[in-house]
Amino acid sequence: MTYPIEKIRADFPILAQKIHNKPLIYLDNAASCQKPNQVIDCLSDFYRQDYSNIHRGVHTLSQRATDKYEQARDKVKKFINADSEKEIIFVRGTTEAINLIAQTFGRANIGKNDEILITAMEHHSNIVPWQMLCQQTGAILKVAPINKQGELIYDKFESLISDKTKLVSVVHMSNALGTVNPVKKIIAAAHAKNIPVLLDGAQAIPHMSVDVQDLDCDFYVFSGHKLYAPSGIGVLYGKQALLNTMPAYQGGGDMIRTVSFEKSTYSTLPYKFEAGTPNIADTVALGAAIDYLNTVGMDTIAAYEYELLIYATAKARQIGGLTIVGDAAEKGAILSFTLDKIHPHDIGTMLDSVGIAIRAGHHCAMPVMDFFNVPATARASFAMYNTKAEIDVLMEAIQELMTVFG
Ligand code: C6P
Repeated sequence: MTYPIEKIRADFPILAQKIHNKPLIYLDNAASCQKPNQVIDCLSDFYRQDYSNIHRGVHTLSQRATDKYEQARDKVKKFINADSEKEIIFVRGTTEAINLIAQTFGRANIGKNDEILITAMEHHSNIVPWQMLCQQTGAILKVAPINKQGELIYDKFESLISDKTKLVSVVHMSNALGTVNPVKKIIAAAHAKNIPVLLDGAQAIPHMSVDVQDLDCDFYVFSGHKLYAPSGIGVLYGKQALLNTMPAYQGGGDMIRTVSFEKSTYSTLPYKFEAGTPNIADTVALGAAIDYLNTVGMDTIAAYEYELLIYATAKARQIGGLTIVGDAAEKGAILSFTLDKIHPHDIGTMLDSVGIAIRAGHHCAMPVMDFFNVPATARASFAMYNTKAEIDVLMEAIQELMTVFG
């Protein structure tokens, strides 16, 4: 079957515009991707017809809104093949999910001189919450190194797993390099020593099918806005047995069973971790984004985006003075690069002037920039709606930059 690219592009109204009189080429999808009509319409229909607070009212709208919110949970559960909807906690995004785990699982299970093992390619969201926990508890953050291709040095990683390791927390796919980590191997090695594993799935989830039971990860976290859904909604998956042992995170409405001034008791999963009125409409729209992705199929999307990556990489290699940052054998649809004599921010500004949106900066992964000894990179990141023709325009624009300024 041919990939329905025309139909897909028509579903994303924002793509049809011009920027500086040139057709928009949106290649900043790793930062946040665009939304299809199906998600936009779901959001506006929900506010027009069904909106109310949830889990509280007996009136029709409240029941309708509650049903749609819980249906979204069921869609997420099926999308990542969780065992139960109790394992799906709605949060603001990846960042909040990791902070939640650090402050609940971490505070309860990780003490002085215990170790948390991460990798050198983590996003700040999978570094700073652990540093905060270490400051609070006296635990130690261990960092497994990467090589010049941007791959985890697996043997070094394994040798850092010790009797003191209480959690392994690694990125599934790096936002700065595109590297896809050997997560099954990592999980098996950690589980052999009874250590739970958290996967930061922020970048992986829009690019591949994720099956948390097959992976056997203990936690999997991601953000809706990188999955064609609105910002402000994300998911924390955790194995039920583990979530049950964890203390509550925030206290407030909806997470309690009983409250008196002497003592409060807490609700069961997943509500124990969802204090206060949640982001109702965006959760429902996350469900619509998942429906949309399912109509195309994650495996189909993965194969298409891989073709884009291979195509872009081959073209980039032909440009003199362009260095690809992150050349792992296992990679997702991200191309980070530098150009001789042109600062990445200037690349970003100059590409914008011809309608091309990329990200330039440290990508919230400063240690990765330090490792490669660059202040920043330019990053083109591809989504299900990008085309080879767009990559041609990008590469021609980069070649032009090199001719004029390089
Ligand atoms: N990376 C990027 O341009 P939030 O902001 O909570 O939705 O996601 C944080 C996050 C965590 N882990 C990884 C691997 C990520 O890529 C991100 C977000 C964006 O690369 C914004 S910095």
